[in-house]
Amino acid sequence: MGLTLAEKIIQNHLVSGELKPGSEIALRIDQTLTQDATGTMAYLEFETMGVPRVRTECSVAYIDHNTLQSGFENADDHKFIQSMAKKYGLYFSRPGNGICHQVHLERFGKPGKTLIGSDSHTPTGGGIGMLALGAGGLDVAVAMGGGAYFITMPKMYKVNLTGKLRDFVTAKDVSLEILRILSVKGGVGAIIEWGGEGVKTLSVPERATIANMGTELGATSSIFPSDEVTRQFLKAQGREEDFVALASDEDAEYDRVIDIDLSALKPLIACPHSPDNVVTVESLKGKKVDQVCIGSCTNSSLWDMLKVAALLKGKVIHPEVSLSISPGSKQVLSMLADCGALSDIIASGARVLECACGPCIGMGFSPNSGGVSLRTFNRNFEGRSGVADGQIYLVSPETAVAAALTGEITDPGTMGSFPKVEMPKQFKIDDRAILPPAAEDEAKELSIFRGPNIKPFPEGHVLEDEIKAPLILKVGDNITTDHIMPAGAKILPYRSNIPFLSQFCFGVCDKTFAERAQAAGQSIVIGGSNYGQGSSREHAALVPLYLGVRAVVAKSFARIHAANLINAGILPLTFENPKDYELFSQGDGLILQDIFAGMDAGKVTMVDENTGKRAVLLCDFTERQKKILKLGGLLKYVGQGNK
Ligand code: MIC
Ligand code: SF4
Repeated sequence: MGLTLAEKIIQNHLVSGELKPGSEIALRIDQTLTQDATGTMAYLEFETMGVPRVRTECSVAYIDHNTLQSGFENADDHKFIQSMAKKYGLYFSRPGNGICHQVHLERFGKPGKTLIGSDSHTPTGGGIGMLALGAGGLDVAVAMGGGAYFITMPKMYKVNLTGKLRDFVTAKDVSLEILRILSVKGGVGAIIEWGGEGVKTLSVPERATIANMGTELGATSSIFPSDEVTRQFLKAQGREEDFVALASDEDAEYDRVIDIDLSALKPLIACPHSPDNVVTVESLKGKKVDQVCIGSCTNSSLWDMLKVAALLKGKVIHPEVSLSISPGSKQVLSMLADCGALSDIIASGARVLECACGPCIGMGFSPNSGGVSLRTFNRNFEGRSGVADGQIYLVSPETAVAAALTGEITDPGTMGSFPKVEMPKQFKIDDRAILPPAAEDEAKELSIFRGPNIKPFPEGHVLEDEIKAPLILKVGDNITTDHIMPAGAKILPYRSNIPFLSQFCFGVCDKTFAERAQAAGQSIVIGGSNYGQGSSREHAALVPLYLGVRAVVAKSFARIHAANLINAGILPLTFENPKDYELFSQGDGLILQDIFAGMDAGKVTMVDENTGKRAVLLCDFTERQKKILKLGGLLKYVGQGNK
């Protein structure tokens, strides 16, 4: 039997384990990336490991999330990261140089390589044929130190594309279509490989849009073959030597095959508050729109921006709409300027923001109260825009422009014929905003800049055989890390200050949580299915750890969050019978009994000490995970010389 493309890359990087779905595998990691919101913590963790220099082929530290600098906090953290990068052998992508995933695709990504990043949208690199995975900061720190990255061997799904996208229908609509089919949990435990004749019609940036949003399916990663289209992209980036042709074997077997006819797709839109809440744009025609935001790591490539500029050219946006445009990188922005497209954007009345995540993570540009905002982003979780009642819809750049011009949701296909847009043969290459590390000799002498916003991070607890703690919070299905540890302009600058962040933990669900948890000393949280979906932020584990959460019991977990809980020394336990979720109520006094024997048997019992109600919980941990949990977290495990 042949291998899928992902299986081939896994096989080439396998440190331990077997290519058997469900078993634990360890991968050698060629490249890492961090962004500043997760990076500060990752580098603090890396520092404690005492490794003199990163041991990957290439590691890059990006600054793209926290660029408001409304106080000293961000500026200090940026200087800290810059000094770490210089000393420890990383490239440093300066603030303003662009969004990590866009820049990595342009300047560093290589087909066939493994990449992990402390950001859940790292699979964007799958657009160029990499096996790219999102991970917690601590896992990235370990990989920078030369350690392997451990995951559960995923199942293999294939999406077979036929046909060709029609004008005004885009890669974003493909992403929304697969979300409509599979839902936000449909990709959990799987790598999604995109293939079929239709793939050849998609450019690398379009493939990257699709790979990027595979994260919203809960998928471990998404990947495209590396073919002639990939070669042309790398050539245009002056990196043809990085090209290798890669494809799955003809007789590769998949656990599931999904067919999508590109020619039959229509413009789609995801409604509040979930990326899988997808309907056709046509069905919402006429709904008044207050705000439109174009950008994010999903839709900020030169191709997207050139289309936007061409559609805006000679027109002025609707007086009731505020439009923001954030190009994905300095390369994109300067090429827009050189060809005059930027002038068309400015003339339309758009507000041009810097090349960063910006509104996508609530760093400014929140909508008005109850406002309808159409965004070309990948997530529309509740409260993420910075406004609790903001009505956020996810759309393609074409649909975004149509709404910005008309003031209402409009099928872009009704706007006349599609303007001619041509991609230049060569990208403009200017890497002066990417600072290389110091040479080894010089590096030894360098010191690290540290601002007062950097506070010690919490230590995990050595596991005891019994945990007795109140059920401090019970939440429903699809709780995101934006619920557990919100971001946004007011909070994001404190990512290196866990005590400060802790006040906001679970604030979207229950404003009293932090105070109650701290008063309880230690506690247990119960969640529904797909608990912890969304971002890779390990803060959604470190902050609960700081507040005394010892175990999270859920119907199921999102992959990266479950790993982050284990890394922090918090038990992620799953109901054997999901109906047992109903048995417990907030305030119950819970006991987790005989944990050590239970871990070996794969099951522990949770009892309500007052009523005697009990539930069997699955704890199917690997030997490595058991050791990490018993010691109180990955840092302690690594500190004992384990990799
Ligand atoms: C996101 O899109 O939610 C983020 C902000 O990029 C996060 C990382 C973070 O919380 O810092 C992610 O996707 O992992
Ligand atoms: Fe940045 Fe948004 Fe992409 Fe996250 S999803 S990396 S916040 S642009």
